[in-house]
Amino acid sequence: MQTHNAAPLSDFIEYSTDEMRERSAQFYHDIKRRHSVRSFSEREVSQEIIENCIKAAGTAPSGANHQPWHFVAISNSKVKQQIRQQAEAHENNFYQGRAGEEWLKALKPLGTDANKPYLEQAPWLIAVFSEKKGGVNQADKKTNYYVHESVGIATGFLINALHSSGLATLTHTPKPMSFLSKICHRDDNSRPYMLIITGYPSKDATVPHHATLKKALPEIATFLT
Ligand code: IYR
Repeated sequence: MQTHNAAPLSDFIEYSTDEMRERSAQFYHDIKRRHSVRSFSEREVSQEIIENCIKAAGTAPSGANHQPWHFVAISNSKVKQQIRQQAEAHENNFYQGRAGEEWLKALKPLGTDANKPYLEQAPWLIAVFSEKKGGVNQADKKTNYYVHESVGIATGFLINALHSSGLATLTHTPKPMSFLSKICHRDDNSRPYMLIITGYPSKDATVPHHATLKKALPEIATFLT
């Protein structure tokens, strides 16, 4: 006996095995072209594209379907400037010692430093927040479950959607990130999770060799067949 309200799964698409093989290979081929980019063009990107990508992120699975996320999409140059200033202040401390020797050594092959001009140059910054309390209706203020996992999946969907739309992306997690809550006017229930920088790459954008070293299938997967 059904104890909950449910509708038939009507939008599942069944492909032939050949199509599945082709589609899975194609997806891998496409997502393999996503690289973290640290040099962005100032070329504008329409808000409609960002809205579609956030709507895609919002379809991610989440604990009890409470959707414990909030996305603040920023194109306002004054706000971007504030974010850059505060992020760089934290990054300066990080690179000047707070990171520690081992961490800095791990970052060396990526060539990153405290200078983050892309925070002003990229047309969009998307600040992802996790919500401690909420529910299917945000006003519910019920407990949210698996918040980190849920927001992580939604952020993955967002990055995938942006890439599929033809935009370059960079994940950025300044530490501490609390300044984002203030700038984005989020309350105590909201915790900054990640900043996604997106737009067109600049003409001279590069990919560090280190970032292209992806583990082979046997290193990342075990098949118990
Ligand atoms: N947040 C710093 C440092 C940094 C840390 C990791 I872990 C990276 O993979 C890359 C950078 C920065 O953005 O420079």
